[in-house]
Amino acid sequence: MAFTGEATKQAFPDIPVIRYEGPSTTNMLAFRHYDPDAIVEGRPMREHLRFAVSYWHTFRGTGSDPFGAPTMVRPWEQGGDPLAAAISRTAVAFEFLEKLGIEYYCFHDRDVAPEGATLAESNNYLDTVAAELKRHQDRTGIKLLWGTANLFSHPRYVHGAATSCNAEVFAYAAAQVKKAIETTRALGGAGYVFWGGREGYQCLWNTDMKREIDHLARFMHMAVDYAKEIGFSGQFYFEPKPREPTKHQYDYDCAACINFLRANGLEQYVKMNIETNHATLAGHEMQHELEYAGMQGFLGSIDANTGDTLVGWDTDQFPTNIYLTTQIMYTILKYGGLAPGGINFDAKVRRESFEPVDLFHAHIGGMDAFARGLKIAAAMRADGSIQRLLEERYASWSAPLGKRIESGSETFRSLEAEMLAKGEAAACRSGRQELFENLLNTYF
Ligand code: XUL
Ligand code: CO
Repeated sequence: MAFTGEATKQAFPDIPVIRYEGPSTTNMLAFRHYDPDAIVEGRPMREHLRFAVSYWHTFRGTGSDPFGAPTMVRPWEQGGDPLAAAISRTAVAFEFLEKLGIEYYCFHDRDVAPEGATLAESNNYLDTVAAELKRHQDRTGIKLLWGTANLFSHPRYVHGAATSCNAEVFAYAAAQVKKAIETTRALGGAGYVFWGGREGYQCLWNTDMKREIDHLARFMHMAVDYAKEIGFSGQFYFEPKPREPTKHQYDYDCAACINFLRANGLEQYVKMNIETNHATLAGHEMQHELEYAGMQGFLGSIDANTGDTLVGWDTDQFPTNIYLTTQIMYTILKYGGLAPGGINFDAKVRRESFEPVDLFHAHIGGMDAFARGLKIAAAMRADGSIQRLLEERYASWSAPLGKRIESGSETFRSLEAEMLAKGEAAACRSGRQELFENLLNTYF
């Protein structure tokens, strides 16, 4: 992608367009593995990976934490009128996206435009900024991967949004999501995400859980109905997270979300947007969540980040672990890719990494880690040794008895007769976990 930026207003004047230079380069502002046009399994890397930048972390993150003030040095943030600042920030965002060659971005409504004094004023602000985003999209070819609404920051959402005990808050949230879907549609967004925000509870004594979950289902049906009405054909996603900010989030993990979707007749409209740090907070590996969703046809998109096993909250760090990215890409390839979803870096630079250049190092590292994971996963699939070992482990299910059980032609009675005649099941074979793990290491 050529840099078409508005050169006189560059926010990152010292940072060049980041290019693929290969593994032997010494330039840390270059890609070693992400070569967008390189073909893997018959398609260019850019189509497999579909990277997106999160507007909230990268352009709105301040570095503040519960113990300290903002630390981020962002020379383009001059303060002043919030709407004017929001408009000039869009140019910064697109300069950043262009210099990295990232083709997608994602946002919450309130990331891109400020909250007004009334709903109507907030809507007007969003329209004004969206027109500017549209102009940059048309200028650069960069696209919106998905939009969403922030239904958790404002004090009105103290008890949740769709699951609030206050019906007028539900109504306000509905109006906000209606507008966010309209905006996503106007920007040609490929998807729309529901993440629980504060949809959950802290104390069951003051919570009518059934009523709240029913309301969440009603809310999602209204969104689906409205999307049909206005011809928004983007994919809806539900993003699981077990806790934080509430103690019990209703969208705990893929199993809970998929059950919710099926129980409420939403399964044909909504897929999963799976985030690594949320998976680990739920006590799962990311690969487990991807496999669980993928095997049932619910794998939609991913929020790429990582947590820290020594820190028990959603640290949203940039992913650099190539074992992790290999697991992720292996499973994504297995289920035929993510499109129209993608890999959204829902990740923030550390509070201590406060200079603008750190934003580049963070994304370059994440993109290279995923490109490398993709190459390793493709090599594993081409070689097929892991798959062959896996099939061997289940060989008895390809033998006559296993086939008959799988096809449904056996019963408890017929199986009892079979085992009474044999007296004992065939001996089990070793699971060979260490062999699998050693084999995996041969690809790195
Ligand atoms: C919060 C989180 C959100 C969603 C979008 O943990 O991941 O940013 O991705 O609302
Ligand atoms: Co997320």
